[in-house]
Amino acid sequence: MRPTLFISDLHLAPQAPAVTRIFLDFLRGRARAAESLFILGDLFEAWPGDDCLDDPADGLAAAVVAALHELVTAGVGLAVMHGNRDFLLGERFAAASGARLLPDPWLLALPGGEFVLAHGDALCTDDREYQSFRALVRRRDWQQAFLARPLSERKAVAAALRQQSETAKRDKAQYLMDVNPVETDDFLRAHGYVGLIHGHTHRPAVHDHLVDGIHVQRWVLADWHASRGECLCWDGERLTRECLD
Ligand code: LP5
Ligand code: MN
Repeated sequence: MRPTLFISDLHLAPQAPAVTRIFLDFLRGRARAAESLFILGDLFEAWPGDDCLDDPADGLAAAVVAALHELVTAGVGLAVMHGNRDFLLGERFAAASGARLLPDPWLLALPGGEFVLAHGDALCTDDREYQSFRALVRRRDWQQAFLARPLSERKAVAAALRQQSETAKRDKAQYLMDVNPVETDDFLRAHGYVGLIHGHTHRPAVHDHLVDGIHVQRWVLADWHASRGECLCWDGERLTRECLD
């Protein structure tokens, strides 16, 4: 049986070429042996709209999309979920890469196991400021108005928001940037007590939840760095972390 792989939080950016190199090697190497690859959000550091694929100055977006397409052509299923940095990935990205855009959350039945997949940000409900920001930018009308603005302007807004976010996080209590435990247990209950796989918090771990007396595991994916990426591998029996460097 070919394995299923899960990754998230690569935050690909022109300023971090080493991470892109690890990812492209992964797509041309390890990922080729997979049945399917699930990217659970924040593949890109910031995605200002699919028209960045036409921007001759944006070689990264085009190169990554081409490599994803090669993977799909080689027979590997590809699914991409939005993260909080790349929630504007749209139908054009999907068509050009061959990826299926997955709703968040997504229930996944695999041979030998069932999982619920999420980016993870929606469970960080203690961060009220972030949740109101999220509610605004996920609105269809807001997105349509934003995407109607020139690409250069959208890139500038994205860069300003990234900086603002990094500054805001320095003053935030740690618990605000993690999932809320009660919300998470409710989520696990609502999704039939199957294992949860998510990213976003950059705190790779496996957590044991006891929900209504039922043991449920929550796997948190690692974010990627210049020296190291990571994927989670389902082989039909167990989940294992694999280091990519
Ligand atoms: O991303 P990360 O890890 O730094 O932190 C997140 C939360 N921050 C964000 C913001 C993104 O980093 C920036 C998005 C850039 C890409 C967008 C592309 C296109 C632009 C679209 C324009 C909207 O998601 C951070 C959380 C943290 O995770 C942990 O969960 O704490 O939340 C924040 O920092 C948000 C602030 O707390 C509140 C920001 C209010 C900004 C109000 C601006 C109103 C919108 C105007 C848009 C033109
Ligand atoms: Mn995220």
